Amino acid sequence: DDDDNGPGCPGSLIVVSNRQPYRHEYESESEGDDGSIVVDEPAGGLTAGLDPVVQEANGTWIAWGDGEADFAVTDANDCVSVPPGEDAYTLHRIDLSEEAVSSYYYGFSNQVLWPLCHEFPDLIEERGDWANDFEWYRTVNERFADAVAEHATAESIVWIQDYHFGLAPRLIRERIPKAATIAHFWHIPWPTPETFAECPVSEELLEGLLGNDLLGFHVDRYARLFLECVEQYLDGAVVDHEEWLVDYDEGTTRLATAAMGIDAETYDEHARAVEDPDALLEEFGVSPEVTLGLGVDRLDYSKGIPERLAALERFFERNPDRRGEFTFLQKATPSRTGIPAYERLGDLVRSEVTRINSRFGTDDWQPIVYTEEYVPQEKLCGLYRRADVMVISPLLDGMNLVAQEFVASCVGEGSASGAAPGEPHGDGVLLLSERTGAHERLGADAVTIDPTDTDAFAAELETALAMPASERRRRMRSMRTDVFEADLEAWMDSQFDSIRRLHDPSESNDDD
Ligand code: ADQ
Repeated sequence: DDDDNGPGCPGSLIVVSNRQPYRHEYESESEGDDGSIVVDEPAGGLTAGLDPVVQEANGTWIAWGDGEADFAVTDANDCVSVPPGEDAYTLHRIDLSEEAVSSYYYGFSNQVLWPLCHEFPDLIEERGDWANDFEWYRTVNERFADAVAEHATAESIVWIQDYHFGLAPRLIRERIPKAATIAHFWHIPWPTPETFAECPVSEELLEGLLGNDLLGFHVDRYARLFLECVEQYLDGAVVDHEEWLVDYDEGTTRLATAAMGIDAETYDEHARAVEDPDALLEEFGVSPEVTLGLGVDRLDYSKGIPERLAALERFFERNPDRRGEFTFLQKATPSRTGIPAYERLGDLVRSEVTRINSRFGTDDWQPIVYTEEYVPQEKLCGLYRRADVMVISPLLDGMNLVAQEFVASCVGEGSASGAAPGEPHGDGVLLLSERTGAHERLGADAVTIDPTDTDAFAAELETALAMPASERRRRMRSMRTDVFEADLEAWMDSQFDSIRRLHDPSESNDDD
C-alpha cells in the first residue's frame, strides 16, 4: 500500500479504548514453564485494525489492562512498549479493581448504556443500583482522562472508542492543552428521544460527549437522533441541524458519520486458503451434502437470535421437503456472562434449539446445529465461504461486521490469490435485518428482513434459497465492491479527514 494513501493520523495520536491491543499472560504451568510471559496479539476487528496505525504514528494507547501478567511487565507508570521487541508505541494500562470492573463495565456500560442505546430501557430498571455503577463509571472515566493528560500535548489527537467513555471527553478537555483535538467514535446506535428519556443521567452524558471536537457514528440516523436528544434534554445547547454542529459551554462539537468497515482482503485471503470447506462442516457434525444456513453472533439480546429460531421453525413447518436437506449452523459466543439478561438469553436459545430439533430432527439430521465453541478466524472464513445463506437478524445493531465478513469471505472456486471484489466469487445470499447499520450499505443487494415478522422472515429465507444463481452472483459482486471499497482503512481515513477539516475546513474531500 502507498504510504500517502494509508490512514495517516494528522497529529500525535492517543487512542483510548476499553480493550487493550496486547495482553500479557503467564504461560500455563502445565506446559512446564515457570512463569514466562506470553503475549496475545490483537485478535481482529478494531484493535487489530488500529494497531498498525498507532504503530506508524508512534502513538499512545490507553486501555484497561486486564490479564494476570500485565503489571509484571509495565513500568512504574503502568506503561509498556509494544509490539514486543518492536517498541513502536506506548501502551498505558489502567488497572481496575474487581469492583470497578463490575460497576463501570458490567454495570453502567453494559446494563445501562448498552440496553438504552439498543432500545431495551426495561433492562435498566432491572439493574437497579445504577447510581453506584455510575459513580464508578465516572471514576474510571476520570482515571482514563488523567492518563490522557500525562501524554497529551497541544498537537495531540485523542481518539476515544465507544460507550465505555461517555464522560471522558469533557474530563479530558479539562485536563489537556486547548489546542489538542478530542474525537470519539460511538460504535453502537443512539436511541430515540423517547427512549433517551429513560437515561438516568441524560444531562451528564450529553455534557460529557459534548467535550468532543468530533463525534462519529456509523450512520446518519444515529447522528440525527443524537442532535434531537441534545435539543430536548440539554438546556443551553445550540443545535445546528443543517451543519451537524452543537455549541455548548464555549465549545463546538461537530458530528460526522463513517460506516465502519473490515479488513476485507484478509477475510478474502483466509477464505481462499481453506482447502475443503465441506470438511469443516463435518467437524461440526454437519453433512457436507446439506444446503447450509449460517448465523454467527455474540450471544446478545440485541442480535435477534430467538427471532431467527422462530423463523427457522416456521420455515421447516412450511417446507417439509427441506427437512433433511437444509441445516442451520448457529455459532454463538457467550458474552457478558453473569448479567441476568444474558443468562436468560443463553437459556432460552439453548432450549429453543433443543425443542425445534426434537420436533423436526431425525436420526441422521438436525435442523439446527448450535455451538458455543471458539472458532478461529481462519475457520470462520471457511464457514462463511461454505454458507449458502447467511442470516443476520438483529433487533438493533450499530453496524454489524459479521455481514461484511461473510461478503468478503464469499470467494469462488479456482482462484489461488488476488483479493479483489471482481475475483471469482461465491454466490451465498445475505439475509439482513433492516435494523442494522450494515443495511444502509448492503440493503440493496441483501434480502431484507424484519426480524420480528416471523412469517415474512421465513418467506424471505425461502426466497433466498430459491434465488437463481445469476442473481445471487450479481448481488454478491455488488456487495463485495462495497465491502472492499469502504473497508477498515477507509473508515479510519474518513475519521482523520474529518479531524483535518476541523482545523482547516478547506481540506475537504467530497462532502456529502
Ligand atoms: P459487536 O456487537 O460485537 O460489535 P459485530 O460487529 O457483528 O458485533 O462483531 C464483532 C466481531 O466479533 C466480528 O469480527 C465477529 O467476527 C466477531 N464474532 C462475533 N460473534 C462471533 C462468534 N460467534 N465467533 C467468532 N467470532 C465472532 C459492536 C457493535 C456493532 C459494530 C461493532 C464495530 O455492536 O454494531 O459493528 O461494534 O463498531
